[in-house]
Amino acid sequence: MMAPRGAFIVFEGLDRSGKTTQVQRLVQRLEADGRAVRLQKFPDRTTSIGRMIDSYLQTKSDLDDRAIHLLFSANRWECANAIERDLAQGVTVIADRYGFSGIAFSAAKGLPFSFCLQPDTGLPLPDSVIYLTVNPEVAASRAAYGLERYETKDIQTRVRERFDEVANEVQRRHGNIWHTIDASGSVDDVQEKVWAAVTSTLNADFPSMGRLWM
Ligand code: NYM
Repeated sequence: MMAPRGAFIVFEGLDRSGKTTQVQRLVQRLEADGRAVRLQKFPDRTTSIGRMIDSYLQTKSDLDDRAIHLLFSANRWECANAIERDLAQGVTVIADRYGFSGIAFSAAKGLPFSFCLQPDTGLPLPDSVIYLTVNPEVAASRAAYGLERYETKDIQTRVRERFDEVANEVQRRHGNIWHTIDASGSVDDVQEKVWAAVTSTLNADFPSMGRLWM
């Protein structure tokens, strides 16, 4: 009998929402539970496309808004085969950001929503999206805010509004895969909420892998 496929769980959130800390804790917890897990960070700054993105985010280079949007998407496409391969082999894949950030950040800059969605069409569809919300005031007060492009309260406020539109679109196209979690509590409190959402996904009978926006 074939092993059941792994779950694909995506984390999204504003900058400084505590997302990376929560993802790391979750991966440790799943491993301690005996599960095969792989963490995939987006942007993946280790590839040649990822290095162009890194340079853009650190404001060492400038790019047209559409060009950088397409690079973020290309960065997901170059990792898509590895994600599918791992899922097929029963590995749980946790992504720290995915195409939903792509839409929210680019749409916040004024690009049309339909343009933002298009290049990701057909990517592996997550079984669950965990969106950590935090008031931009709280995020702004957290450490290291403001080091990269987009890390201002004004931009984060607009990104947050766009994330709400993304959540509606996900609901419309893909049903109930989006879980919003208030991340303004302590790391432990937020982790318990994350764990509840993740275990409900892992314990459900998830279907064969779908395709994003299709
Ligand atoms: N970002 C991330 C985008 O603008 N588009 C995308 O498609 C993705 C995946 O990059 N401010 C933005 C969101 C973040 C920044 O993320 C890098 P992180 O998690 O700080 O490395």
